[in-house]
Amino acid sequence: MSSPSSSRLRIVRGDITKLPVAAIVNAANSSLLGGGGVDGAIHRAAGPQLLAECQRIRARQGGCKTGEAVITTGGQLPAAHVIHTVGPVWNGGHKGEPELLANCYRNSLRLALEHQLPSVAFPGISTGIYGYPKGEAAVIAVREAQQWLASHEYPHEIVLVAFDAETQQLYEQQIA
Ligand code: AR6
Repeated sequence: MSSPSSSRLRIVRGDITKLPVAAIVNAANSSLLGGGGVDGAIHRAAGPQLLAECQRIRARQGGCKTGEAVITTGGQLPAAHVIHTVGPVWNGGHKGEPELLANCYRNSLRLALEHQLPSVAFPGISTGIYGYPKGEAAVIAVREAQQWLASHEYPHEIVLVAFDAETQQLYEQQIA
């Protein structure tokens, strides 16, 4: 019997590259070749092996579409795996952005389930360079995490990582 879903969702403030979880999620772009923001930080901390694995996925399937996710090892990160997902660019909210962002969470969690990963940490996908409003993104992140935990055994724990105080507060408001 798994523990109640409320105790399986955690909010953490800090740098996702430092977390000793089974997988961290990367807010990537469809090229999978790295970039700025959390993507750049993850590639720097993981080392060149991460890019090499992403290049192999690109050669096989030609990158990653918005809302979809792929998995690699974590290279030199404390996390054994990285799940790379591509968030939507914010375009005013009427171009399918909410559904695409929800798909990022669901498809990442589906990979964690398939690999039976005990814990997965997410950054605020799309809320940096891609411009998704942080409050609206927090509603989707918390909703998708709670819905997943209510009906799946894996991952046992989901961590929502806030890089700033505002995001931490937004997550905590959603959970309260
Ligand atoms: N740990 C946790 N969260 C972080 C970290 C970190 N080390 N660094 C940044 N954040 P962004 P996006 C937060 O811009 O909006 C890249 O170039 C940050 O405060 O990294 O999905 C990709 O290659 C923000 O809340 O991702 C794509 O081209 C959140 O992570 C594009 O940016 C996401 O910000 C993706 O843009």
